[in-house]
Amino acid sequence: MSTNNLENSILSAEKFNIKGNIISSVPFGSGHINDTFKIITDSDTTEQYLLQRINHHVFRNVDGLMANIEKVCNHLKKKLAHLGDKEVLKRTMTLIPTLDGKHYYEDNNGDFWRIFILIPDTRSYDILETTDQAFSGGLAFGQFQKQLSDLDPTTIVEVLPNFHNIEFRMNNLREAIAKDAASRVAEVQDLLDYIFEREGKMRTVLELGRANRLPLRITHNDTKFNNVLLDANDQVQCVIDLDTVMPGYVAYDFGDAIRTIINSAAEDEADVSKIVLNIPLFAAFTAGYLSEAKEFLTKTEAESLIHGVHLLPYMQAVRFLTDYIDGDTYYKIAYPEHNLVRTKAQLKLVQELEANHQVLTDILAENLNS
Ligand code: GN1
Ligand code: MG
Repeated sequence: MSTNNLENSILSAEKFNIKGNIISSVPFGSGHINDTFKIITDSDTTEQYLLQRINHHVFRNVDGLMANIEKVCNHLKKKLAHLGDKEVLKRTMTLIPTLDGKHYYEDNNGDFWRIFILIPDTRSYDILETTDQAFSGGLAFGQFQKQLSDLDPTTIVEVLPNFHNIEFRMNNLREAIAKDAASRVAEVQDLLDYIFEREGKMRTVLELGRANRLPLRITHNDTKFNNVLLDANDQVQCVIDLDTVMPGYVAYDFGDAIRTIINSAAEDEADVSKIVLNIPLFAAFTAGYLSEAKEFLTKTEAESLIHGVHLLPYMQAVRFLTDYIDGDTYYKIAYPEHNLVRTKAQLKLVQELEANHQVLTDILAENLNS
């Protein structure tokens, strides 16, 4: 992170209604899209802040994005109001307004900034360690969907249309191949063959949706395990990263969570032999999720969950590979082959999930029937 960026972050943070004087700004978290900073102040209050520069090349409708976040946070706060103000601040994200009362600040470079209260004494994990953590993750996303189940999905802007639409993602991949902007297609032909072989069977959720057999709900759409904050005892504290909250199908959230929960290695592990499934973590996440979601899922939604499990790592591979072929224009990368390594890691997961299809289906059935 350049000094210039840090200076800009401090200048931007000063536009917000925060307590105390800013001492410093420190890069924070592992997001692939936005830039995040922790803002340290001299305030003697316990309040700390998280500043983000919104990637407006990805999120072009910043007003729509921020309106969604505000609406979702307000709804969650109402649901939790019985716990008292202090607890509500720990269990939901809270936006700090600018000095002139807006939810974001646009600087002279045309960059957009926002500040949330940083929730204290919490941690998130890129890779899970225990089944208790997995159960908490399931509970967190099950509760999240349940709490939003009475918010009208048509009031939420689809900020990234077709986000989890596999047909759209395959079209993007085909366009990238046709352009071959970075002359990388020949090098990845074996990966493309593997992807196209599976294209038909990855359309199940999309087609159930098109046949009106799945209700459109408000979903999170980025249910990586590191988007759940846990407390010191690994109990759920708060679901974070609300940028992609949009109308969607529950199978997408379930599958995207399993993508990180079940993987014994990092999303970008270069040694694919390390990528194996941790089935007890799958079972624990499923138990946590269904303890909340069973009461509102339809029969077809429950049956769609396993299709989401196969689909989301596959779709993530398609997205990483599209970006690699395009010459790395979307995701932040740490080294030139990063998107290729990420693609291979996701495809290894696809392969492992296929090999374990029956075991996973049986665990889902046991939890649904108990
Ligand atoms: C991006 O920035 P981050 O890490 O929250 C991406 C997700 C991917 C994820 C892969 C808007 O999320 O869809 O699943 O990377 N977000 C967007 O790690 O594209
Ligand atoms: Mg995200």
